[in-house]
Amino acid sequence: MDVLRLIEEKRKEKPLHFTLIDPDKQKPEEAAELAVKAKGFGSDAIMVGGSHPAHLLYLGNTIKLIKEKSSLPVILFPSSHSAISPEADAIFFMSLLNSRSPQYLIEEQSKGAMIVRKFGIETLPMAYLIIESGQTTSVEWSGNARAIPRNKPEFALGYALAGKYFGMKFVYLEAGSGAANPVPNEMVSLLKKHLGPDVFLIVGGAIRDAETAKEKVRAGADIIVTGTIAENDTYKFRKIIEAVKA
Ligand code: 1GP
Repeated sequence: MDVLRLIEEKRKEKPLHFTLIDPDKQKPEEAAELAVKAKGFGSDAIMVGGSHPAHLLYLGNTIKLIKEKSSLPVILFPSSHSAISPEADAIFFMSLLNSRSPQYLIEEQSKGAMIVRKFGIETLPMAYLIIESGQTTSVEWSGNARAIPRNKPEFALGYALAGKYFGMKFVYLEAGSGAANPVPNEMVSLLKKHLGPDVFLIVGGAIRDAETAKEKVRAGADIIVTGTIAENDTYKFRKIIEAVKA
């Protein structure tokens, strides 16, 4: 499966929606059911990743079952080099560009690269940026990130352009799972204006209703990611995907 090609083709038609599944939050069978539901609602891919070390125990089985039950592409969204599984179709090969720690800028990646090469997994190069969301989020804390202030979209632009000039095909604006507030619309629109059509702008974190998803798409997001709502509220989850596709 050529996942990048698939994303490029689908994006020509409509914005995309990705469902984030954390293997630590449910049994592999339940994760597969969630993926089937996501596919039925129109979600385009399943991202698999988690922050708790225990998620690694269920990673391989979860991906295997998701792939068996739904035909959606499965993309790894790894928190470290340990979270790489040969079962996945592709991996977001990402650097947390606003981390203060070399571990998340390049050290995990240098270990991960050897595993990716061994397994031959398709790489989707991504600039990952943590945006201030009102309260410190788990990803901000564990990634040792200097969160970009909400009222400074130009700071985010600098990082995003650096990613683009490095050759990254994806820029992910992350408010953090379950964050107090999503990424501001002004930041999304400024980045999309300057990144152009060749870099996919992903927006995630705290997107909990259709109206918020619609705002981010209108501002210029190419891909909307939802995690928590998929687990907690099937009705809102479906409405979000419909809004992205509308
Ligand atoms: C986290 O952006 C994702 O990486 C999803 O966040 O769980 O808030 O949807 P939520």
